[in-house]
Amino acid sequence: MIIGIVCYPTYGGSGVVATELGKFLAKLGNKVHFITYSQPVRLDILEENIYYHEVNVEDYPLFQYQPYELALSSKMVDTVLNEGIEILHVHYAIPHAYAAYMAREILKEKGLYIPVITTLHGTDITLVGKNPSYKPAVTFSINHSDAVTSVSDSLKYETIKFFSVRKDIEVIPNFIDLDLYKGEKNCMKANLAPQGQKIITHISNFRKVKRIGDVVDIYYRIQKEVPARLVLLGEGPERQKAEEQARDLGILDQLIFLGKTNEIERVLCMSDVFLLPSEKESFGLAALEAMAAKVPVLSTNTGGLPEVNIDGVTGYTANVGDVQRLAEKGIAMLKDEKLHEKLKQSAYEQALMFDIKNIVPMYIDLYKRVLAEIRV
Ligand code: GMT
Repeated sequence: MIIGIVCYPTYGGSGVVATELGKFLAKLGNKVHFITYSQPVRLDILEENIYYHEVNVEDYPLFQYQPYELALSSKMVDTVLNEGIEILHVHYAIPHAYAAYMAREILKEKGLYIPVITTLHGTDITLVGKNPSYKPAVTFSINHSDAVTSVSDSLKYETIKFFSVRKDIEVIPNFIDLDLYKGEKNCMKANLAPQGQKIITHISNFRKVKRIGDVVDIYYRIQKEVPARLVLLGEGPERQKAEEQARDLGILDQLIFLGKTNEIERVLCMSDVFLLPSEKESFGLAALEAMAAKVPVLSTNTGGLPEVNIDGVTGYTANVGDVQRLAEKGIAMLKDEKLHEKLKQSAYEQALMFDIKNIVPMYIDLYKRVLAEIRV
């Protein structure tokens, strides 16, 4: 198949999922064309069957806002015509599903019908999509996609609840390449925890929805009982506040900010606990990555998180804001080696269910079904 993938290229779950999906499809012999405004962070454009098409938006003084959707639709049209793309798979509804709808309509006039698959990822529905400025356009583009998928049951029901959706939504969960977590890793835990402290980790884009304040608060409570350090990966608007909070609590020197890095597996392999106390989380890919590295997760029970992190089995969950419960559970597992070991093992077993080899065939099957439908 020749597949066009549209996604956000930056750090963020949907871009990572789209990139890993495309890479895996390319390995299976499909030709995969990425269409986005800059090279996706995890994409190696020199890999066989991978192609990258950059969307350029001309700056024009008349426009207060540059019309990215227009440029994206035009790029999709050009790429379909020049590269023979058979199917467009867009990740994150805003504005990708809308732009893909336009591209499909333009191509129709040229006698081509290129089906559009939209994958809903989370905030495109739960936060941004619900905004009245976007809702009619999001509803329209969901209903006019040839197929719609969501990354969790929770997101599917949230979409049905808040949007007038006529389209069936198929749940295809996020996935992980477990091969990346196998074998010896050069962990170097002693560099970050020279006195044998436990390592507590958080990875995100440091937006408000991630409740970074709770990350620091949970860590603060844990380290009073168990010597530990807090390792934070990622960058975003809430980072500064987290630093200030840690300074006020007198623990700033115990925090390690690693910024944006692709060394996720190496950091996770030295971690003892992973924190994800988000306000909203349609799936929680970061939690799954931790579990693949045998790291138990302390998370909230919001959105799709309980579909990934099973309370009392792969870690623990709590209501949003219940930092006390998560800290207590963290202390208990770090003080009890046997319990910690059991949670680590179960976390890994749960991650196996989301292995890329089990999930990507679900997308391939969907592509085939959609293509077969339009060919009748
Ligand atoms: O919030 C993020 O981390 C970014 C966002 C995105 O779409 O880029 O992530 C969402 O999609 C991820 C991949 O499907 C999910 O794992 C995240 O749970 C989801 N984030 C939220 O729902 C807040």
